[in-house]
Amino acid sequence: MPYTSTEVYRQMRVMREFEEACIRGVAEKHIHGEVHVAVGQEAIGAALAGVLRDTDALVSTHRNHLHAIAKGVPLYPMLAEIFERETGLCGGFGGHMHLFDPARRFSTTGIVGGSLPVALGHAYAARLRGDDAVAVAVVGDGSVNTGGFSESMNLAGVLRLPLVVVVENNEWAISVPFSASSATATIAERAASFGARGVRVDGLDRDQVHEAFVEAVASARAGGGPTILEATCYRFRGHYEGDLDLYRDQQEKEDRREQRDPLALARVELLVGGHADAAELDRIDHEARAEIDGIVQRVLADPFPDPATARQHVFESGLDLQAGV
Ligand SMILES: Cc1ncc(C[n+]2csc(CCOP(=O)(O)OP(=O)(O)O)c2C)c(N)n1
Repeated sequence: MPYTSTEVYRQMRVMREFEEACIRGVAEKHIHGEVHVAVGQEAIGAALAGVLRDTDALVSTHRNHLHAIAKGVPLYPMLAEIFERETGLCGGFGGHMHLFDPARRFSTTGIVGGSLPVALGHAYAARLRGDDAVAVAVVGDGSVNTGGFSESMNLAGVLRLPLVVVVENNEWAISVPFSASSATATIAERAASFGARGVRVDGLDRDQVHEAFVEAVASARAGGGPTILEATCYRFRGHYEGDLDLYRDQQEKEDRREQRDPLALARVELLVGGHADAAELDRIDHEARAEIDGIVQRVLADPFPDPATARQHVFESGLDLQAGV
C-alpha cells in the first residue's frame, strides 16, 4: 500500500531522528557500551504505534528504541536513560539495553529470545486477573531458534493466551543470515505447529504491518490465542554502533539503503500521490530534528547518577554485600 499519511511520515521521521541522535551520542562519547539502532526499520515501529493500551504489555529486545516510542514511552526520560543521566527512566542505571517503564508495561531484555517468556508471563497474568489485556513480544529473527521461543509459543498455544509475537526479520542475526539458520523459509509458517496464527508482511509497508498488528491484537483480546507476525526488513547499520560489519556484502547494503529506505519511499509516494508537497515534508523533517535536538540539549545538561549510589538496585532487598548488611 502506498503511503498517504503525513502523520505516519512524521512518526517515522521522529523515530529516525531519535536513532540519529543516539548514533551521534555514541560518536561524541556521551553513550558508552553497545548501542543497537533500528535505522531502516521505522515502518514497523510506526505500525505498532497507537494500537496498545497502557495496560497491555510490550517486551522488546536489545534493538528497542522504536518499540518504546510506539508504546508511548516519553522521549525525554528515554533519551536521558540512554545518555546515562539521573533523569532517565531508570535513573541512569540501566542504559540503552535496559529501558523499563512499568506504568506503560514496557520492558526490554538483552537476552536473545528472552522477550517471549516475559511476555508469556504478562499474558498469563491477564488470564489470571480475568481482564482482556494483551502481551506483545517483539524479537529479531535471531530469536526464533531459541528454546524459549518454542516453549513460550507452545504454552501460549496450549492455553490460548493473548500473546502477539512480532518478529522483525531483518535477515541477519549479527553475522548469521536467516537463510543459514532456519529450516523453514519463513517464520510465520511455524505458527501452525504452535496452534497460532501466522502472518508474514512487508516491513517496509507501514499500513500492511499496522493492519496485521491490529488484527492480531484484536484476536488475542477476544480469546483467539497467539499470533506470530513476521515483518521483513533490513538492518541498515552494523549490529551495534562501531561494528565493522565486514560480514555483509557491501553492494547488498548499498542497494537496500538506496531502494528500501521506508522514509525515502514514503516521501516519494506522498509526493507522487499528491498527499503532500516538498515544502510540507521538509517542514516535518525540520520539526522532528528540532524536537529531538531540543531533548538532547536538555538531557546533556542533566546530572549523572551519584557514584555513591552505584550498588543500589543490585539486590531487591537493598543488601550491600561489602558493608555486610
Ligand atoms: C541468549 C543470547 N545469545 C546470544 C546473545 C548475543 N547476541 C546479541 S544480539 C544477537 C543477534 C540478534 O539477532 P536478531 O534476533 O536477529 O536481532 P537483530 O540484532 O537483527 O535486531 C546475539 C546473538 C544474546 N544477547 N543472548
